[in-house]
Amino acid sequence: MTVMESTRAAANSATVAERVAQFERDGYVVSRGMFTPTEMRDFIAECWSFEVKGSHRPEPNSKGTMQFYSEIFRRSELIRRFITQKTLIDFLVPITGPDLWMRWDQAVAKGPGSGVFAWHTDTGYDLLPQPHFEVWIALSASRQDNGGLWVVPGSHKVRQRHKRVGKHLEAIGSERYDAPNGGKAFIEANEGDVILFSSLLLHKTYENTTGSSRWAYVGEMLKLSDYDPTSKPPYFVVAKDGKPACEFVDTLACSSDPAQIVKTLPLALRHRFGGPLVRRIRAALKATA
Ligand SMILES: O=C(O)CCC(=O)C(=O)O
Repeated sequence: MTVMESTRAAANSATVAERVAQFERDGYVVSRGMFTPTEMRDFIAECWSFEVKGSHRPEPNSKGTMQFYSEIFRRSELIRRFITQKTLIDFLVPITGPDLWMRWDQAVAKGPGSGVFAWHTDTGYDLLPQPHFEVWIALSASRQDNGGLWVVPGSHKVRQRHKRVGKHLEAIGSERYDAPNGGKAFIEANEGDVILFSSLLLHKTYENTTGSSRWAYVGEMLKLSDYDPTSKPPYFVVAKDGKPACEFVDTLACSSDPAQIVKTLPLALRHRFGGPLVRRIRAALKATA
């Protein structure tokens, strides 16, 4: 088993060019200690507060003591301010490009005894044709025994197919990464560490066998030029021209870009009418081709 333990000093001394190269090669990059415990305090409390406030939407991925609280940026000014801080945006834009919006976010709690969240990519869930960016922030220490984050470096280079297993999706053939020398890497993290990873990167969390919960926050960002027909307005813009933005807008220019409309049409149809209809249309088109 490869355990990648980037040291704090090494990660922080990487140049921007090295981070860009690492993201391209491995599909992720880590920033250690981006936020101090003092800077994290209110953000953590705000994320935790959703355990009491509850979700405003069904959470299909929640299972047992693994609980998701999604689209919380829509409900919290504090969260919107936190994830549009200059420190974070400066870290993101050399890799993501200068203009970004956030389609989705979630706080994740893996409580004691929580099960496995199988190997998957976030694209496998949202089915967007454009690769996008996952901003993962440790809200507590993330270790192997408390269900911390494992990744398969380089797996973002191939789009994975998934199958449904119970409530969750599992990348087809991904069992091989569970083997001791299967090529996976554990990313140990402390509160305030940030991991930026590709929506195409395979990742997994195993059981939390400790007595306390592990928490993380995940924000899912797209280039402003990339449309998501499943997202509803208002849209939250997080960066413009490489600088922090923190504003809701009613429309995105990409939603009327013909190339984007065509590219996202299968997803739009699937979202509107369901997967079986889209599969029937595809089969009919194939038969007439
Ligand atoms: O538990 C985590 O930290 C990440 C959960 C996860 O795999 C995801 O949100 O896609």
